[in-house]
Amino acid sequence: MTAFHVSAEVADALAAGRPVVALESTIISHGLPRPRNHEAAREFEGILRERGVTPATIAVLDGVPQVGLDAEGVRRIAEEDLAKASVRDLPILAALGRSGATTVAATAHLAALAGVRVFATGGLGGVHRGASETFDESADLTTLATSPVTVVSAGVKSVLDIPATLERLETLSVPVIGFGTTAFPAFWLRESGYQLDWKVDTAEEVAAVMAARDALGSTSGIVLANPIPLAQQWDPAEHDRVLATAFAAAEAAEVRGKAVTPFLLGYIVEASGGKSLEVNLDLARNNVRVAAEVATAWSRLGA
Ligand code: PSU
Ligand code: MN
Repeated sequence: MTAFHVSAEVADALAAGRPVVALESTIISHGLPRPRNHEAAREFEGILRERGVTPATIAVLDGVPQVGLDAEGVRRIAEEDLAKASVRDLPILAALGRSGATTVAATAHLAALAGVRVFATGGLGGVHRGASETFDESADLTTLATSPVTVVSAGVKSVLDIPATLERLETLSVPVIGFGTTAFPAFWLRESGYQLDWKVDTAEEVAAVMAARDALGSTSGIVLANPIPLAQQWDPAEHDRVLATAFAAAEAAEVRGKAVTPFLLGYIVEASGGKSLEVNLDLARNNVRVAAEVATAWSRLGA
């Protein structure tokens, strides 16, 4: 019995050395409101297909981790109330025949198992503010230390402790590279105020880093930080104001554990009158486009 299922479309593309990009399902099920989430899931796949890249949206359906969903699978992750599944939840869902939407961590883990090397998301999970007391650090970070997947993200959400997240990525030996800039982005904002050591300017350079990483015996992932264009970013003053109210609301509601990220994202969409949602969609589309370029460059290397 194989523990997971790769769709025929994804398996064919991988066997032929054609570009494939993994997409996560938690952003669809828990990160974006209905019905925009279903439109977004289809749109992300469409952006890849237009560029000759095969989408591999990943989720667990009825106990089977799926790498590549059909239209019905995409509908299910958008419309059903699925569990939020990180790596530790995968064996439980599998054994109990349950369904779950995979986080960055679980998606990267399954993508790596299937041989998909490039993955697009919105923002990476990271170290939460106050983590020195709560210990709330996303398993996205530790999983990337062991999963050889290049994750294109707009940095980490500014609700997190960004400098602590960058420190942890350093400790975990996960390369963090800016795409066209050394300014590390803050999801809805183009710049977080924190600088990176390295940038690349082309997808070909990213593919070259991936090949060198393999040749040097490293099996970590790579974080490719892709900032939203300035014209599309959220107004920073409005951003700061809304985030302050979101933290106060999370505190008052005593939200803990894996509910924290979905709570904050949902609250911020409401409190911003939908503005944060438009920015979130713009940055995610932007990441999917860059991931398509990276996967294409990677397939050209024939590595
Ligand atoms: N980024 C988004 N939207 C999201 C998430 C990230 O733009 O919904 C999700 C991802 O699935 C990420 C997860 O892996 O939040 C992190 O959750 P936690 O902090 O509980 O690890
Ligand atoms: Mn957490």
